[in-house]
Amino acid sequence: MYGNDFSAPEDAPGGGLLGEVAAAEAALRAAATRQRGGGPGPDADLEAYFADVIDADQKIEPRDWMPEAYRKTLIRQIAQHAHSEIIGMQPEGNWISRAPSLKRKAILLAKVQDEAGHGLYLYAAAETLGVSRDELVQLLLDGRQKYSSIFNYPTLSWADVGVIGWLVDGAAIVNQVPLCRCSYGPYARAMIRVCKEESFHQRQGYEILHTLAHGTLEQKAMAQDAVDRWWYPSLAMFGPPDGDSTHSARSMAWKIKRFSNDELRQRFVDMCVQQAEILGLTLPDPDLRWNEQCQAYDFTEPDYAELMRVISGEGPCNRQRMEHRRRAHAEGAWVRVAAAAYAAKRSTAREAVAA
Ligand code: BYC
Repeated sequence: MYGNDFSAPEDAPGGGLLGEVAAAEAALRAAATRQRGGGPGPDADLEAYFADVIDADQKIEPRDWMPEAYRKTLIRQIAQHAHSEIIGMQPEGNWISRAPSLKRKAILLAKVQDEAGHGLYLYAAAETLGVSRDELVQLLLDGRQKYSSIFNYPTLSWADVGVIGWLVDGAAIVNQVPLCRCSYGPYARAMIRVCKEESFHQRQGYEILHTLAHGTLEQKAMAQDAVDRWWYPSLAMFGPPDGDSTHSARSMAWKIKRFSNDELRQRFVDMCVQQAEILGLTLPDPDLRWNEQCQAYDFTEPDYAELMRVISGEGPCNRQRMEHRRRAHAEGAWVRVAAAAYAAKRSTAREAVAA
């Protein structure tokens, strides 16, 4: 925490979202030490065994048998998630050279670097499913795999960096905390660390906005303008409404997803209302109000037609993001060649010592 002037959602009674991450981590450790009865016998019905593991809330590990569709779904989701982390470095990276102070610049640099690290954990998790990082990166560059819609919006002011931390990382945490209990072990374990770091990212964004919202009138107006532009795209991050979600039902049955897109979107709205009040900023939805019966806020849904346009490549920055990524990939080719040559040299040296 940066000061005692505001509280973050993780400080909520009962531990909040970080409390859920700690509980998921404890469950993962317990699952790792639990005996599984030696796994399936030679004549076992593998499908039934897989279903039993899922039912018992145990983890599927890379060497376990799994249905091909489960493997494909995981590769799709984890790869999309990894690509989002990598492309997600661009909108904020845009402000590193223009951060308002040395302290802000150092924090932003570290945050953007963290996103690269998240991409690496996730590519590594995907590789346990029998696909290589090179293949996945190529699928992104060829436009055959997606990344989150949110990173196709421009960062127009310094306040956008604050809003990305507060709303975008906030939405990411709400979506990712349940993934810490995903049925696939490597993905669940990667999510524990990602969520802890995202929680810090959210606080830094919230603190930037808190400073701006309590600064000059111009600073407050800049913060409000950023919230106005990012609110609905952040709601759209959770995906299409449940009725239009192609993968949710199956992913939930497999315990990859634990909640539907709409359930998580609602949870996010409920979390943001009080935080916006503390910031002194207004969420740009005139129909946002407490519903006593549902014990949740009613809100205006994002424009899902816009989400579909952005996903299909027609967002404000899609072309720019992909061009930048392709250029960075091409310009970084020599680094990959050098790293591979160095790794080969070290392994030859190790073999020579062992011989
Ligand atoms: N953007 O059946 P549905 C971050 C696609 S990074 C683009 O509901 P599912 C950060 C979906 O893929 C945060 N595409 O799908 C980084 C599917 O298309 P395909 C990234 C979207 O998978 C840097 C189709 O629409 N987080 O936080 O059950 C700096 C139908 O959707 C989107 C993750 O990736 C979208 N918003 O649910 C700062 C979390 N929504 O594949 C911050 C992991 C939907 O059939 N992913 N689509 O062609 C998930 O939890 C799920 O994949 C989703 C979608 C909730 C996103």
